Amino acid sequence: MVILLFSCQTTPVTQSQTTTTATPTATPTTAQTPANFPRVASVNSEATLPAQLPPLPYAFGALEKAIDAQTMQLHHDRHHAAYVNNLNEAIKQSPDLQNRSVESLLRDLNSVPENIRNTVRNNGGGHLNHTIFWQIMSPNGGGQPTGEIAQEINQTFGSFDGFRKQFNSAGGDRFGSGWVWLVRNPQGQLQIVSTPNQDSPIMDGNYPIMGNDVWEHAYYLRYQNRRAEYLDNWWNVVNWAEVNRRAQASQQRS
Ligand code: MN3
Repeated sequence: MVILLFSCQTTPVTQSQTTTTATPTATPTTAQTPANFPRVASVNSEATLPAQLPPLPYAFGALEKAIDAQTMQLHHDRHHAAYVNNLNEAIKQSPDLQNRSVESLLRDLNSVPENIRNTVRNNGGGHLNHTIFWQIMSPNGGGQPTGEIAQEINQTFGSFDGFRKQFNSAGGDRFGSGWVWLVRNPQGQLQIVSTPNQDSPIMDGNYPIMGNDVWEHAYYLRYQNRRAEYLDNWWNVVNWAEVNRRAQASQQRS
């Protein structure tokens, strides 16, 4: 059984021999997740369409250790909501896209009609990125990393401090608006990357484990131009339990 599963995972999707293994009457599911790519919006599901604004899993003021309540409210109720609405508005004209996941559109933007491609890229990315962002923060977050990710961070970056410095510096160096991420790259290694605008790491085949939003809307009310201070304080709300869940899920494909 184990051998079958293993060979199934490593067989390129294009080869028809995969049909000989196990899936007899596998009905096609709505999500076009490649068999070897873990689910992204949460470890349990992808972001379905039409998109829905996920409720914030805590009160607006719950992350005061890093982010003020008004910023959280505007960020979730206005900015994220706008990405959701714009995305839904764009795909209204293309009903065939509506039974796909946001992830599948972003992985294959060329399959999206050209007249809405940029809108889907920006707003689909915005929806997905923020959906992850709310989950990887918690009022009970912060402190040292726990679990397996703690070990892997030490192995990859030398120490948690070294990792945090590199992450903050990548976030600080992002010119204009964008994100800084810890991803698992297609080679299976942890890597710090930054994406511009609302681009998702999955557009480059990377799995987003955790990310920080460095758009000014994420910090300007409290920190004004002091992005570095925001990046420092943000670690006080990192939800290491969720980061561990995502890190574990990210290994499914390797
Ligand atoms: Mn944002």
